Amino acid sequence: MPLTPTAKIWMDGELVDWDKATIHVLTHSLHYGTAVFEGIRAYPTAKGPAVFRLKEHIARLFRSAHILDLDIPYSEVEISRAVRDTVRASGLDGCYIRPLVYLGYGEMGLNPLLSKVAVSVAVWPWAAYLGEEGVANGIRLKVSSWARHDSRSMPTAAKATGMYINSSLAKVEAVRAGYDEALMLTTDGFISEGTGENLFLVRDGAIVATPNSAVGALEGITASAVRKIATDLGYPYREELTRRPDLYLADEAFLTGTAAEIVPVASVDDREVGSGKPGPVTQAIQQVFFETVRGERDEYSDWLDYVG
Ligand code: PPE
Repeated sequence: MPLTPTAKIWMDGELVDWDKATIHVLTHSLHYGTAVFEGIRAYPTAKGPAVFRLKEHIARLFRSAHILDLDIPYSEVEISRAVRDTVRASGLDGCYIRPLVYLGYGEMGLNPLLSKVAVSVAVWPWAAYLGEEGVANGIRLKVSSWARHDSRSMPTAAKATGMYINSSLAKVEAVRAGYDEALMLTTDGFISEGTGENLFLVRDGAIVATPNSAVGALEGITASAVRKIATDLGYPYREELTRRPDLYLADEAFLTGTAAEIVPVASVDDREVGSGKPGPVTQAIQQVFFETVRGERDEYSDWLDYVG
């Protein structure tokens, strides 16, 4: 889907026109993948646009930066304000928000400590990542031949740009083979995550979550919301290492992520998961999630930051 330009992009303290938000080709992070980023969504509500779990996303951005030894020259409060300002300037009711912390122009070579840390925040309209059809009816998932990278070689807890080569390789392989999304296993064969989503299984009415940090998966903020919603709905919830056949034998499975939201898995490796249709547990969680982000659930109102 081609990008739809919006009014402004926040770059190091200033809101600049979309077309002017350019950087030099010798920007350090472009060469070495040494940037960290976030993916956040703002949703339309009766009280105007609201950013979902802004504080948690900004906190994760700072954790990612800490792992890469990037010293962000702004506070969490300042970046949160930049997010709200950029959303407001866009005039959009709902959008995707992409804060990026990168090493700018000035030094080359692998030592990142010599480079200046720069920050940008861009927003754009982004429809359902795996399609409206996927959210409603489920997607076709394929276990990837690419293993999720291992925390001994990559800091899997960091949402760093260079880490996404792993996800891109898996995504292209799956899409070329006619599937919607790829699922990566660890090098030991445990289920890790999708290319940009965490995975949940449902078995005998209970939610079985992947222990994300143990399998090199990102600690998803949507996943943590799902955990709260699922337990509040009364579903038993446990974290457990799972393998490929557990997915084939699950009653239901679904993916979670900011861009993807909550997406039922209809099939894995051409085997239907459960009935092959979105199951009742997945649908119950989807319903509460979508009401929550639209500001229709008082019990989760803490998760929304109104742009004003
Ligand atoms: N795992 C990965 C690898 C991942 O990239 C994401 C988010 C998640 C899990 C779910 O995390 P959370 O958004 O906090 O629930 N992926 C982002 C990037 C997608 C993209 O294509 O770009 C996102 O959803 O914003």
